[in-house]
Amino acid sequence: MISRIDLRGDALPEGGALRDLLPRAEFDVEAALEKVRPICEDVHHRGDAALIEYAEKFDGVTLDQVRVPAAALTRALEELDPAVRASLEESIRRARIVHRAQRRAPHTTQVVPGGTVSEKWVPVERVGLYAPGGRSVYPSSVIMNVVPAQEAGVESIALASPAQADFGGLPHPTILAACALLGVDEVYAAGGATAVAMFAHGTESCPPANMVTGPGNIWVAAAKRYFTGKIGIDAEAGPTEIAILADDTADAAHVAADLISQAEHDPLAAAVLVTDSVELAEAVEKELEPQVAATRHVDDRIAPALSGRQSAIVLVDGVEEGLRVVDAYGAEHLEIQTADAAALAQRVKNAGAIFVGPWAPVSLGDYCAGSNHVLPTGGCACHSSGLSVQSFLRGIHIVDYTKDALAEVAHHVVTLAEAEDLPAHGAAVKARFGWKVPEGK
Ligand code: HSO
Ligand code: ZN
Repeated sequence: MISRIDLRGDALPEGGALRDLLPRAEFDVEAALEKVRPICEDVHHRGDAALIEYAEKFDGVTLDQVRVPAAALTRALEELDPAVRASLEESIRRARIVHRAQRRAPHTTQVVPGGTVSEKWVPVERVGLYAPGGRSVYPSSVIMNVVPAQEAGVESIALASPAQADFGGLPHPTILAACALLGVDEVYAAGGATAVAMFAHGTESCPPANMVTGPGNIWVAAAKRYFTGKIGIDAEAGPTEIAILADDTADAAHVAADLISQAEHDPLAAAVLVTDSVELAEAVEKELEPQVAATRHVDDRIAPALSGRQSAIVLVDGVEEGLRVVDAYGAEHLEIQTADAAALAQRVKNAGAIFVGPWAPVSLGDYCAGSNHVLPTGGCACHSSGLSVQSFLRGIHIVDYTKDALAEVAHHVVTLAEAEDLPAHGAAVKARFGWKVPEGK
C-alpha cells in the first residue's frame, strides 16, 4: 500500500539532492493558470453576470444574486447540530487565545539623538476569504482564516464559498453557520477561481478586497497566482502533507492512524513516515491495512494517497539522519514521535507546524489546539509560515529626523547617491542646507 525508500547505509546527500530523493505530489499550478485566465478576465469584465453563469455551469445552480441573505446565515446557525456548534465554539475560543497573543505592538527605535524610526502595524483593510465546497466543506478552515484576520483588526471581512445545488443554491449550511458564529455577515455564493476574481476586482455586489486567503484546489491556487501583485494572498495551498519522524518508542497504531488522517483529504495528499526502526516500519505497514479498510473514504482518497508516489516510509540510519530528512522535506505538518521529541522539535528548521510527542496528533491542530491549520505545503515551509495575525498586518516605518540629525549623516547620503549615479537624490538633501553638504561628525 505504501512504498519504502531506503536511505540507510550511504551518507545522506546535502540539501537539494536530498530533497530530490523524497516523495512529493505533482501540483502544476502553471498549467492550471492557462485555463483559469479567461475565467478571471470574464469575471473582471462582466462582474455578477459572469459569476451567475459560472455557478450555473460549474455548480449546477441558478442564482438570483451572489450575496447570501442575512436570514440564511441566521437560519443555518439555528439549524446547526448543537454538538457541532459547541465544538466549533471551543475551536474558536482556543484559536482566539493563540492568535490574540500574536498581536504586534508599535515600537520606536532611536537611531541617533534626534533620529528615530518607528514601526506601526496596520491591518489590511478588506480581506476576502475562500472556503471550498464539494469534497472539502471545512468550517474549521473558516475559523482558521477568520480568527487571525479579526485579531489583526481587519475591518472588512467577506467570505465566498460555492453555491450548492443540494442546499437551495446557498453555500454549505455549516460554512454559513461558522460565519454566523464568527460574526462574518458578508458572504457570497461563488466558487473556485471565480470567487478569487470577484474579490480581486470587485463586482456590482461585492467590493474588491486587498487580500484573498483560504484553501482551495488547483484552480483556486492558479487564480491566486494570476492575481498576485494586484492583491495579497496567503499562499498557493497544495495538497495536505503529514510527515512523521518516529523511532522505536512510537506506537505503530497511532502512527498509522495519523498517516491515514491526512491521506483522508485528497488522493494527492502525502503521508511520509521517516524512521530508523525497521520494526516500526513493518508494524505501521501491518497497521495500515485494517485501519484503512475500517475507515470511510478509502477508494477515492486514502488508498490512492497512501499508494501514490507522494507517500512513503523512509528508512534512515538514526534519528539525526531522520532530522536531516524531515528538514529537507519541509512538511506542512511534522509529527515527532521519538524518545526526545520536545528537544528534537526545537532543532527542526523547516516545517509548517510541529506536533510533539504521542499526545499531539495533527487532527488536534486541525481543529482544537489553538494553532492555525493553514500551513505552507509543497516544501514552502523552508521560506514561509502558516497563517497568523502577522499575515494580515503591514509594518509601516515612520522616519522622523531633526535638522541636526539629518545634517550629521547628509554627506553619507550624498556620497551613496553619487555612487549610484543619482545626483538628484543627493540634491534633495543639499537643498535643505543651502545646497551645501553639511560637515558630518
Ligand atoms: N489538515 C488540513 C486542514 C483541515 N483538516 C481541515 C480538517 N479540516 C490542512 O492543514
Ligand atoms: Zn486535516
